[in-house]
Amino acid sequence: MTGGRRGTVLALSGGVGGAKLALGLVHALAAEGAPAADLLVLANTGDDFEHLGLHISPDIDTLLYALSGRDDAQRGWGRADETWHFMAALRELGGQDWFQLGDRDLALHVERTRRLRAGETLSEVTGAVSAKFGIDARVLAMTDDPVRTRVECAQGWMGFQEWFVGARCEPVVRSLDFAGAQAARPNPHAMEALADPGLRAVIICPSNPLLSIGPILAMPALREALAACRAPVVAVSPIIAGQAVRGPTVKLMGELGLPATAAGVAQGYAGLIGGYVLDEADAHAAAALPHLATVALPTLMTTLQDRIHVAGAALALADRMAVGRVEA
Ligand code: FO1
Repeated sequence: MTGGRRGTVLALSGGVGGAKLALGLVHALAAEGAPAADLLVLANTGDDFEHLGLHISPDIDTLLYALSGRDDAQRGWGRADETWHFMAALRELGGQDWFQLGDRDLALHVERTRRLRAGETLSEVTGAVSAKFGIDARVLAMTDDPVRTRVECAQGWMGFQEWFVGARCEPVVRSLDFAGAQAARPNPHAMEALADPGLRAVIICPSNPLLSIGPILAMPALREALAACRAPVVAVSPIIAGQAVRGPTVKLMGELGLPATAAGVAQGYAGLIGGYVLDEADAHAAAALPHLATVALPTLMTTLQDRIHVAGAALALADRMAVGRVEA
């Protein structure tokens, strides 16, 4: 145990960037001697869709693969040591090949779909796969109810993956919709954590604030619980010097008329966060955020050490905020 408060840490996460920080949190907590089960990772399911008759949950799967060391770090999604015989055979048949499903990855989609059709919930399937993969942190679907992100472009409404993968994020986006979010019941374990006086921190991962964190916050009960939560809430900026590490964050924010900067992301979380971790290249932006506790450091997470460093900084900031509250 090397310091740090004890208690549950709830991380809100999308896919690639979120999974990197989640892995850093696992290691940072382990270095403190905290049990891995202290970490709850609430995953966006707005990217989920039905494809080839299968239920695909990209962000959950990116987390499951990353936290179990099965991920393809280069590609960012899917499994390491992947083969593509299924896709090649599908292409030969003239099937739909715009969304790549690797052979090993396919097994998870087939098994998830079978279990869902047999009556299990997405949470139950996620828990079962986590256990099979030996993951001790708790990866949670944000809801078991269907929430589907849709984007409005000049040609009309498109499903998220149709836009993101099928159209390579090229169509200009006019608005976003998280169909089903209003009525969706948030994951009860996340809600319990938010109401728990023992909650140590909420960490909003450096995921796309609109596409990945947006669907989570679009569930009214979750958003209210986060706003009312007494634990420190810290976001990690997904933007470094005006650029997203990957993905369409900057393009999308610009198209929706939002300032695509580290400060702009923090302002989008107004009323929810009290702390902000931003890149040292954006340290000057802290001046525009006087109401937030901030820390600036290198946030590009290339190596495992980088991930642990950023995760440790987010936890340390949350712990300082908690101490400040007690002293105030
Ligand atoms: N992203 C792509 O850019 N192209 C793909 O063909 C693709 C396939 C895919 C299959 C399974 C999976 O879990 C994720 C996949 N992704 C693919 C990534 C995914 O669509 C996005 O990265 C996320 O939805 C955005 O967070």
